[in-house]
Amino acid sequence: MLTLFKNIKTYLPNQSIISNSFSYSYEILLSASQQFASLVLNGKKDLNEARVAFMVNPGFDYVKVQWAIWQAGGIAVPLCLSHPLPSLEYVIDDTEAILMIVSPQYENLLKESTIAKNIRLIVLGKEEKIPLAELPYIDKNRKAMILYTSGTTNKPKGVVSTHANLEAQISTLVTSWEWTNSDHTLCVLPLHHVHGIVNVISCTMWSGATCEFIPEFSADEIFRLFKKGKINVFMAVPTIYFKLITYWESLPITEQELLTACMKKFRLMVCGSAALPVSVMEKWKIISGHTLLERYGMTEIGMAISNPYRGQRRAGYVGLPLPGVNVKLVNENFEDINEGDSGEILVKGENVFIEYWNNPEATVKEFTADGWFKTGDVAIIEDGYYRIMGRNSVDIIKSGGYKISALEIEEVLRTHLLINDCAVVGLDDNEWGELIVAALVVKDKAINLKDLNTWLRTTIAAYKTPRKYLLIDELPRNAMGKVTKNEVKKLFI
Ligand code: MLC
Ligand code: AMP
Repeated sequence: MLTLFKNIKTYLPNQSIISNSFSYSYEILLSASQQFASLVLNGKKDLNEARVAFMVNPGFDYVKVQWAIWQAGGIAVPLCLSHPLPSLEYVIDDTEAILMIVSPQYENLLKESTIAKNIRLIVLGKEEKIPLAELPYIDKNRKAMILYTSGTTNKPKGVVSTHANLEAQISTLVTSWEWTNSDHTLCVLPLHHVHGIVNVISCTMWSGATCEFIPEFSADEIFRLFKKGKINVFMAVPTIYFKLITYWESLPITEQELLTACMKKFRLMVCGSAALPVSVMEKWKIISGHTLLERYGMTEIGMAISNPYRGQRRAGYVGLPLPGVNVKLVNENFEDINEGDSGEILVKGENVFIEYWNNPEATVKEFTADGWFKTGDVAIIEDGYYRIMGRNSVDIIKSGGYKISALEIEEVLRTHLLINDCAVVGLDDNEWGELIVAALVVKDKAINLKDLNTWLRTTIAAYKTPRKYLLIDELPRNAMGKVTKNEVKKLFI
């Protein structure tokens, strides 16, 4: 039996999830997921790693469906709730999903597509009742999940993790951050990425603790729940801390003091997915009394480096490698570097994913011959702590904690009738980390940029759309004819 489900047997009466004003014990969650696994199996003995895509709102249903897929032997493919149909279909087609599970509000969006692709569709709340089936034995080396991540190619790649990978990612955090079954966390993150899935939900469930959900990010709602005094663990991306600080600053002093008093009682507050600005860390310390624990991770590896739970949390640093995670820094030839030099972070360990889905070339390219995963991030070690210096590629943008490929946006922009050429870059921004902007060479300078943005959002997610456009006559290029992205950035300043 997978360790997660073994653990749960000891926590059955505990409160597992609070969502939509309902509270659920582990016993209820486990039994609902087993019942749903029977429906997912649909008479089969084992899904044998068939892909099951699901578009389910955060909360009890999300975890029930994820566990059902795992217990039925399938690979869970969570979809982004804010993606337009073409982005969703890209994932559904790429994984060759055989089954799709959706919250009722997404039925209309996906119904036609599932019929056309001959994919079975289960709409939550409309499912038929079937008897409980015998569930298959799942070896931990089987594939568990595919998450899509943007990279240095124009199309996102499916990151395949096994149950063993996920167990390693979860267990190192549970130990290092001292999770217990009396913890109570709040999930405010999207659930198609490791931050929400592994760090928040899975660590909570592994520990027999409680996870409370809100449907989407809202500073007001987060603070309302903090004031109830139950939540003691909180994790978010720097943009969210920035937004919470802005909101807190807008409140009357009595309200600010009340919130500060509540937050001081928390056990742990963690930040990651993008660089935490020192100014945000310092302001948050004043507001909440907490020195944020910053850590470094990636879809392909879960978390790799973390500031200590006990001990010094250094501003501007991501800390030390987590137990069980091997980390080293190398030069551009993937050779070890001298102490004190900066180099690309390579990672090895049970936490590292096994392959990019259906993409052996990319898998080979992203690993060294002796099995180290190339993160593309550059770091330096100073006084024993790792500091992230940046990325190898200017074509990867981190905005609001989301990893976004400039090439993916450029490819879509170039299909617009009025656009001849374009270059997308990320500009440093206090709130978003990086702000996506696009320089356009257009056929007609009277192009309506508002309409362009609306058009873009029919193909790519809103969070991937540029915040600013600049119309130029020619893109800056080097002697080889390659667009010089650093010059493009300067045009916006
Ligand atoms: C939303 N908007 C963004 C954006 N997200 N703009 C730029 N970058 C982003 N990331 C825009 C919307 O399009 C909208 O524009 C406006 O901001 C408000 O949208 P919203 O949906 O209301 O925004 P909000 O809900 O405030 O979202 C902000 C956020 C969200 C920070 C909550 O971006 C978020 O959930 N980020 C977390 C992403 C995450 O989990 N990453 C982890 C990846 S795993 P308009 O024009 O419509 O008003 C990973 C590994 C690791 O990185 O180490 O953890
Ligand atoms: P993703 O592919 O969405 O999982 O994003 C992973 C990337 O987020 C990493 O490769 C880093 O570039 C970035 N990242 C994660 N945590 C941090 C951090 N604490 N500081 C700087 N960058 C980070």
